[in-house]
Amino acid sequence: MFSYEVLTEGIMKGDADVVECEINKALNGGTDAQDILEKGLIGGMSVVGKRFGAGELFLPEVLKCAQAMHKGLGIVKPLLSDSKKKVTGRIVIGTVEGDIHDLGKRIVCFLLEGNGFEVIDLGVDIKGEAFCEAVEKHKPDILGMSALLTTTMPNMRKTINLLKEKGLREKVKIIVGGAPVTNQFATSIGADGYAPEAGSAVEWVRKAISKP
Ligand code: B1M
Repeated sequence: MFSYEVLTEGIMKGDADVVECEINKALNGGTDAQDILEKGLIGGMSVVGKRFGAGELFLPEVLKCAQAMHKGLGIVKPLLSDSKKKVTGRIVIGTVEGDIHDLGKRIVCFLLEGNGFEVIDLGVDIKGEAFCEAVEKHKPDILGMSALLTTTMPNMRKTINLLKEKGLREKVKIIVGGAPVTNQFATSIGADGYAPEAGSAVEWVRKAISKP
């Protein structure tokens, strides 16, 4: 029988096989994919974060946990889509230069796609120049930047300044997010919005696109 406890433990132990097996059990038993994502996968990863912060887990272990999380995300991703919610809107998104954290950004992407938006995910460690090129090339409605390190947060500001220099700033609305990012920080760097988690990022994007 499926248990959230076993699933979150699978994430915490970095055991991708347990994660896959538990998710399949959950889905076969009719558990909602969104619940599996929120209560099982994100729940497990937040415990990993706390243990890493407390020095109880080390980097190689966290990497294994992240791999197990990626496995789980890959399974639930196709199930988060709801074609009835089709909206028009294109988002270019990436993790800023110097930062390779991508689990949270991937979740934001999944939920945006699941809500009918077109998402162009540039990946991780994205330089300001590359964000600018993507804005010119894809002409998105929204540009999203993610950062998980206090040392890489300033690269959001740098990117916004570069967009201004290139005359691109007014062509997109900008949302920023990631664990250390705050609303106050977002305002201070000249972003249009901030979301503390993936669900509110989708709501912000929906509103930003519907406003002229
Ligand atoms: Co790193 N790491 N890490 N790490 N890591 C943190 C961020 C840290 C807080 C851990 C700690 O010390 N407690 C710490 C940062 C400290 C700081 O900056 N003050 C840290 C550090 C120090 C490092 C290294 C420097 C460690 C080292 O090498 N000595 C190194 C840096 C590498 C680099 O980027 N250059 C490093 C490496 C790694 C791994 C590679 C091992 C791995 C990343 C794997 C991967 O992502 N593929 C990793 C992980 C997993 C973490 C923790 C444990 C978990 C992050 C995570 O995935 N959370 C993290 C501890 C923590 O956050 N408490 C930590 C789960 C995810 C679902 O949440 O990403 O917050 P989150 O995303 C949320 C919201 O923030 C929001 O929505 C998401 C879903 O709800 N959101 C957005 C995210 N992006 C958004 C964008 C939006 C809107 C909302 O709009 C565009």
